Amino acid sequence: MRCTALVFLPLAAGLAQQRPDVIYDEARVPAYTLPDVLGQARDAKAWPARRQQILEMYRTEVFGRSPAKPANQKFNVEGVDKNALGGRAVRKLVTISFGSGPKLHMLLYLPAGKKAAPVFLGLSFSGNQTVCGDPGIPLGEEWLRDPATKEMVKRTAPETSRGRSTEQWQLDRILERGYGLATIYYGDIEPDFDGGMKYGVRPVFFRPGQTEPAADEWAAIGAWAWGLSRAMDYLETDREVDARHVAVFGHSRLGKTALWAGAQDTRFAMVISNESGEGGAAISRRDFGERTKDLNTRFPHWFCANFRKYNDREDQMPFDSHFLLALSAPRPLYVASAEGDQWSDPRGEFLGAVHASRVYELLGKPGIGTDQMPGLNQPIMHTVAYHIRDGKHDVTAYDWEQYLKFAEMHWRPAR
Ligand code: GTR
Repeated sequence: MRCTALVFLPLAAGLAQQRPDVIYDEARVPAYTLPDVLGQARDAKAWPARRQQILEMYRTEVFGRSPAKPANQKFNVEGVDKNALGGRAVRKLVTISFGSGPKLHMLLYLPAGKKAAPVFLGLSFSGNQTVCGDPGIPLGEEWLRDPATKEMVKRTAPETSRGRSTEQWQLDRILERGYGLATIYYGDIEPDFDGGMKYGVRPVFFRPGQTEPAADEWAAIGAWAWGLSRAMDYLETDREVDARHVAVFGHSRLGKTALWAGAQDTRFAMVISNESGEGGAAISRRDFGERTKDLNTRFPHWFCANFRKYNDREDQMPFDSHFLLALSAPRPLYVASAEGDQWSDPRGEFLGAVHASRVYELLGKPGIGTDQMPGLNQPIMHTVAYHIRDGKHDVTAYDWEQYLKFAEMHWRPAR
């Protein structure tokens, strides 16, 4: 049976991440100097121009430029069940399409009996059927590496995958508190492997004759973030969704993606980065855990080609992660870490939030309010929030509990 030997890609991608010389000792972290996030901006009025400069840096140097919303975008709402999950939810299956390009399959749950619910939107590492055990969700597709041929292959996910990520999505808890949840399998937008581009949305937007993106054009993270904006296009049309209260969420590489989606698309009213690490919330100049070169070597398809010039040269970046985080200002921003996830540099993630806070303060919002990292499981929540919990690199019930509290703090309780 060849299929049983197939390896599930995101798990496989998490292996072998440690270089032998990786620094995990605070005392060995070399000194560094951060660039000034405010630049010439001395007051709130000057921020939009500075924001534009920073956005431009990230477009050119890190994630690449993405196209605008396609004119031929269509939404097809199927699989509406007003009585899903034993009457606790409304379930919708929405297909987002643009001509002959790949189709994005969105799963949307809304709490029953609500006029317009605020929604958490996030991409998932596997098909929609993994989010909960609801048998009404069609089995999605997944990409796997065939150990015999070493080729990536696509197959329909097995029945046994239903509800596999229940812990990571905490749907019951989200619904109980009056929020909706929308997810799309990120492989629908572009499968996550070097060479996966040809199966995703990017080639649809190539100019005639173009086969590769230019050095400042979108890579996979840019494509995934673009997909989140297309999901938002749909949410804006759904009258059962409170589109002014949509939080964009993501874990790990998808946390990097959520930050980039929130940076570009201010329709996202809240941005949540769960253990996004290097290339996400963590300060790149800090030589601790993963580095820019690790990203560009192990995942050459994630960032635009220009980003490679910063391999081993983080000190040359005219920006650092606090610039990326500041692009969410003044909207509520949550940065979360896990103690067992040293590869993502929890302290570097915290410092990203600390230094981005200057922009929040400039705009009259409370930033993180301290440069002292809190202890385990002691969240700090202002307009910028941070926690480090015990446990490994993952999304847990604890994480979601904090995100719900954060949403309740900034938006009225949803129930
Ligand atoms: C790791 C990668 C991290 C993080 C993580 C994930 O292998 O080095 O940057 O993105 O994958 O997405 O799980």
